[in-house]
Amino acid sequence: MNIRKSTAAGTMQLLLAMLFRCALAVAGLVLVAGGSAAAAMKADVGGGGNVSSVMSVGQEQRTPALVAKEKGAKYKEDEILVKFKEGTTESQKDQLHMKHGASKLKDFKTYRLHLLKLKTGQTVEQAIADYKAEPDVEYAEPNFRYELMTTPNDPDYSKLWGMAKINAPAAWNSSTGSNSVVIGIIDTGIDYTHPDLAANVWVNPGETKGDGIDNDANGYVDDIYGIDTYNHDTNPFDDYGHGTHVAGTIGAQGNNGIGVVGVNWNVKMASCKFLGANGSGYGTIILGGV
Ligand SMILES: [Ca+2]
Ligand SMILES: [Ca+2]
Ligand SMILES: [Ca+2]
Ligand SMILES: [Ca+2]
Repeated sequence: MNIRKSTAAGTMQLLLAMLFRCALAVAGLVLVAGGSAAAAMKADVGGGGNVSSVMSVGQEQRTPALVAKEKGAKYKEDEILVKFKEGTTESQKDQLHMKHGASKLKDFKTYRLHLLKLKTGQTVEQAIADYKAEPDVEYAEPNFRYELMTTPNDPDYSKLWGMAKINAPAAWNSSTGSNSVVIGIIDTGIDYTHPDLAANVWVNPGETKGDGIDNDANGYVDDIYGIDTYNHDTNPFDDYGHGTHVAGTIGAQGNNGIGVVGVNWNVKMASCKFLGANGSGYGTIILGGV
């Protein structure tokens, strides 16, 4: 999955940090904003030696990408995200929301981040300016909408993902992956019934299918293959196709006489679906899944 983003370094930093925190393996990350956010991301993921190489692989490719353009970026008209500085108390936060007439929709405690609903008539720009002026606020930004770019239909498109380019055959001499490695794929979901993926799809060992009980007490009932924070359910089946394509690149079963081959021939892929059937979803939906 490529991620392109030209604004809102804060959310991007957060999302990227979470992607890595989830131990995601992705085919390539592109951060168009460059500089500050990339540096911040490296700090967030602890050095990020692998990040640079992954990013440079991604930059050579014009692959499907997640976009929120600076000009004409779509976001929720009546919501903003506010991150507080360390040490800000809950009552100080509540007082600020009262002062500005905003109500808290969600508290992402790990990130000191509040999703706020604005008072009627207030614009996102006004609210951001108001919050940014507060000394306890680290940043304030819109709740951006993320969209997948259309996959190009060039006949040689698949070559852009070419395994030769990343020297995969040489790597396969040493290893073709391991079923003890679980990769989280945050995308449009996975077609976990796909004949070339099914064997490499993670199945939650602590969950009993279809009994209506959250057996492993992780907060999700019957989460067998992952979760779906876009539709708020525990069935991350891919209704768009992109996540399945990404999963194929990462871990289509190798040497099985079917379809294609992934970078990893053997692996386990869990899915967090945060993009809907139209290929888009809001940043906060990702946050909800982590
Ligand atoms: Ca569960
Ligand atoms: Ca269950
Ligand atoms: Ca679903
Ligand atoms: Ca195969």
